Amino acid sequence: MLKKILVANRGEIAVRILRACREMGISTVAVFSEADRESLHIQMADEALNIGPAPAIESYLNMDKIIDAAHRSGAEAIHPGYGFLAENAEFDRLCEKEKIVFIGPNSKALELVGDKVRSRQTMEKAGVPIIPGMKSIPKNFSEYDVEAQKIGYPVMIKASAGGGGKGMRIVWSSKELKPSLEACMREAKSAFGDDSVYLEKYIEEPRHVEFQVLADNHGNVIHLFERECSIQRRHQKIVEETPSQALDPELRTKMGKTAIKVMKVSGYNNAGTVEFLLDKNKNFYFLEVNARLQVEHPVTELTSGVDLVHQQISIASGEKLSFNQEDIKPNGHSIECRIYAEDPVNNFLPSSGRVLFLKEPQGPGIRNDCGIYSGCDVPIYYDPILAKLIVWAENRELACQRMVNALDDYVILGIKTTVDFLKEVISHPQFRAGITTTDFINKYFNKWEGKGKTEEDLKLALLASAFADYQKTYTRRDSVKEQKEIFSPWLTLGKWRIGGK
Ligand code: MV4
Repeated sequence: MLKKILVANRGEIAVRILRACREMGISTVAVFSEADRESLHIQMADEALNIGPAPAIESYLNMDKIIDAAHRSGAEAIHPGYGFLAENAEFDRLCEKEKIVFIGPNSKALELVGDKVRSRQTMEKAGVPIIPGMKSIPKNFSEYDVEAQKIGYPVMIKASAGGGGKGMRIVWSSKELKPSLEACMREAKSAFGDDSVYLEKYIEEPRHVEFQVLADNHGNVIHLFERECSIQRRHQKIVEETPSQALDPELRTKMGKTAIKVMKVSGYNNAGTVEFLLDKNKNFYFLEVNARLQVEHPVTELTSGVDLVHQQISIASGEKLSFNQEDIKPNGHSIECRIYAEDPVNNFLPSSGRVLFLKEPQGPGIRNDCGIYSGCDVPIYYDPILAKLIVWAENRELACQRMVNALDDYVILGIKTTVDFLKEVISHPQFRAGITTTDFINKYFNKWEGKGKTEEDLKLALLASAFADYQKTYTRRDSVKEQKEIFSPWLTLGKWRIGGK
C-alpha cells in the first residue's frame, strides 16, 4: 500500500481525500497557494508546501511545482482531486516519467477519453450506442452541410477537445450552420487550442445519467450504478441523486453493462464515470468519460457502501478489487446539493470574503463535505464551491425532507451562498415528482428573487453581533484568559455586517 500521498488540490475535495488517507494510515502532503495559507486542507495535512502565487496557473495548475513538491516531500503518489490537473494527460505522463503514482487512469486511456471524436469511433466499433452524427472531422464546409442534412436539424456542434458542455452550440436550420460553425471553431481554438468540431443530432430535453465505474490494474471492472445529474445551470450541476427516477431495473442493467464495456475498450483503470444522455423515449447514448473522482461521488458512496477514495488509493497501490459486481447492492436514496459562494439573486455572481459564522447541519443520514470554517477567507481565485451537503434516507421522499431540513439548519454568514436557492429547488413540486430534465432550472428558476431576509436571519445576525461585542469587551480588558480562548474564532472576525460586501 502507498505510504505517502500528495493531494494536488484545495477546498472540500482536498479535505475529503486527506480524510481517506488518514483513515488508511497514509501520510499526507498538502500544497497551497499564497491565498490558501490558512485554508482547511492545510490544517488537516501532515505537511504542507507552498507552491506559489494565488492565480491557479502559477500554483495548482503548475505541473513542475507540484512534481517538485512531491519529490521534496518524498510523496510516492499524487491525488489530483477534480478540476486543475485531474484530467491532464500531459501531467499524467509527467508523473509516469518521474516515477510518481498518478491516482487516476493511465495516460493512454486519459488521452483517448479526452478526444471525443476518437472515443466516439472506439465506442461505435465496440457496439456502444452513440448519438447519430459525424465520426471524423471534415475538411471543408460542404461536408458539414451535407452531413447536417443527413442527420436532420436541429444539430449540435461540439468541440472534439471539449467536454462538460464547453464549446457546444445548437443549430436549428441550414442557413445558421456556417456562422455557427465559424464561431464554434473560434471558441474551441481559444479554449482548447484545437479548432476541431463535429456535428451530432440534437437531443431535446435529455436527462443526464452517469454510471460510476471502478477498474483495477488486473482487468477487473465493476460499476456502482448511476447518478442522475440533470438539475444544472449552464452546465454547472446543482443537485445530484441516486437512484435515477428515469431508469427501471432492466434499463439500469443494460446501461451498467454498457458502462463497463466503455471502460474496457478504453483500457481504463482506477475510478471513472461514463456519462449518458437519455432521450424522451428512454434511448440512451454514450456521451463521454469523466476520468476523475467526481464532485458528486458521495451519493454513490452513501447508497453503495463503497468508499471511492479508499478504492482509488488501493487500486493505485496495485491491489485487486476485493468485491465483484454481484456484491454491490444499492440501498436507499441519496441526494447531494452543491453549496457555492455565489449570489443566486444576482446571476450567480461569485461572492468572496470572510466566513463570519458557520453552523453545519447534523443528524442521521446527513453528510457535509466542507472546505470552510468560521473565520476562514474564501478567495476569488478558484471555483467557488464551499461544501456539499449529502443526505441518505430509505426512499426519495424522506431524502428530500431530510435535505430541506438540513439546508434549513445550514448557516453561513458573511458571504452570499446558494443555500436558500437549493432549499426551493428541493421543495419544488416538479422536483418532488422526480421530473428532473436538464431544462428544470431555466424553466422554474429563471428569475429567482429569493425571499429576502427572514426573521430567523435577523435573530441570527443579532446573536452573532452580540458575540462580537462580547469578545471585544474582553479583549480590551486584556485579562480573562479563558474567555479569550472560548471565543477565539471571533477574534479574527473584524468589522462586518450580514450579507457580505
Ligand atoms: C448534447 C445535448 C443534446 N444533444 N448532445 C452538455 C454537457 C455535455 N457533456 C453534453 N451536453 C449535451 N449534449 C446532443 N447531441 C444536450 C446536452 C446538454 C446537457 C447534457 C447533460 C446535462 C445538462 C445539459 C444541459 C444542456 C445541454
